[in-house]
Amino acid sequence: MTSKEFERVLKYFDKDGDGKISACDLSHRLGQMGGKLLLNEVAVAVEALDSNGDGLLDLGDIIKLMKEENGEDDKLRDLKEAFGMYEEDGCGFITPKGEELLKYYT
Ligand SMILES: [Ca+2]
Ligand SMILES: [Ca+2]
Repeated sequence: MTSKEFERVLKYFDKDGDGKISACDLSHRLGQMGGKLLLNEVAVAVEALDSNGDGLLDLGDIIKLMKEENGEDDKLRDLKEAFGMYEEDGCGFITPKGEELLKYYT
């Protein structure tokens, strides 16, 4: 993945548009994607990835997640999978179900 692609992933998951992904942004998106991580699990994963302790994931944190092997941590693996899934299908990822939910949430 290029940094442009990482930026797209970041943007996609950054619900409130502040340029960083909070646990809240993440769980919202993962929920739309049919993800199975709970908010507290997402919070733990974010904490594990957060390199500067502000509780938010920035571009560097995402790149780190995607480039490193996180095989032993289920939460990180799920998260990585979710980020990777978005990238694979690009903007076409949102399923009809996701669009429905989007309407519901916005
Ligand atoms: Ca955000
Ligand atoms: Ca951070």
